[in-house]
Amino acid sequence: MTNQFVDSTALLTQPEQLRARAEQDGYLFFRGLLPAEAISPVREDLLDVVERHGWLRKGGNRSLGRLRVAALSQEPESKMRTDIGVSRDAYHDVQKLESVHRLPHHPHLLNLYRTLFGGEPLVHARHIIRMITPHPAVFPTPPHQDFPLIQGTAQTWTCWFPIGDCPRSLGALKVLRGSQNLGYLPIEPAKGAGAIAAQLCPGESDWVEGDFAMGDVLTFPAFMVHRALPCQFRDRIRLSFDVRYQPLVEPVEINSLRPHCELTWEQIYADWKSNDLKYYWRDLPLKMADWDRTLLQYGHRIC
Ligand SMILES: O=C(O)CCC(=O)C(=O)O
Ligand SMILES: [Fe+2]
Repeated sequence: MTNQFVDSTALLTQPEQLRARAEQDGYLFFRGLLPAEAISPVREDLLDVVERHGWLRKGGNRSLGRLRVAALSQEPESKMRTDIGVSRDAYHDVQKLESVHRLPHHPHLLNLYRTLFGGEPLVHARHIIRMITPHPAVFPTPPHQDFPLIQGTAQTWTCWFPIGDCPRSLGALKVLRGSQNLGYLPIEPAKGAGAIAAQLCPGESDWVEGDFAMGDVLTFPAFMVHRALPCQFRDRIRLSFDVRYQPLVEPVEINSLRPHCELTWEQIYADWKSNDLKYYWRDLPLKMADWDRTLLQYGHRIC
């Protein structure tokens, strides 16, 4: 029996209890934290990109995100962002969207982390927009911790939310309860986003999962092991964000403030209508941390 996410919405007004729940379970899950009005336009923008690249099935309910799988599968692996699910070119189009970079600054998310941290949050600028497709080079994200990939501070929290409804059958994310207390786990190479898997010991199997509706948000700290469920549909795209927040007073690693693609911020900002979010971190009193290459070296865990 797999456990299902517990909704922590009621604790948003009780910081002590919110932190106690975070301490105990590791993850926090909030039903409907983001309003549909904030997410739907982003879903439309993402589907527009998929359509422009010729991969969206015409006719029927466009919002289901049904794909022209044969057309997408012709995209050579060398042109794909296999950690994302679409081509490098399509991902550039997505990274240029102002709506994509605005959503992580939604007041409901900032309030959540202000409450959780008991202080000002820093929003990492490196937002990851997953567009998981049935392309043959794309695999479900393996079980991993984000810390070796993000670094900076162990007090960085990943925030994962689908852009549209995402039942387990569409390949939602799940977390290993209690793993937030395991510290850094040795890694091995793996297929799927991040390309590393955390080495788990027998008995470390207390997975928690659930069906996400549009607006639901899952968040967890840097050592929490998480993975994606496989998508059961042969022709649908799974759209989701993973974005990161940390206390402003904690150190941040420079890559967390760089784009999640080869474009420069200047190129990303080229068509934006407003300026308020451009280089927003440059005015903040940041403490920087060095990158530790050894954290991405393969190791061996003794169980
Ligand atoms: O969405 C996925 O498949 C991976 C997400 C993930 O690993 C994360 O949010 O840190
Ligand atoms: Fe992750």
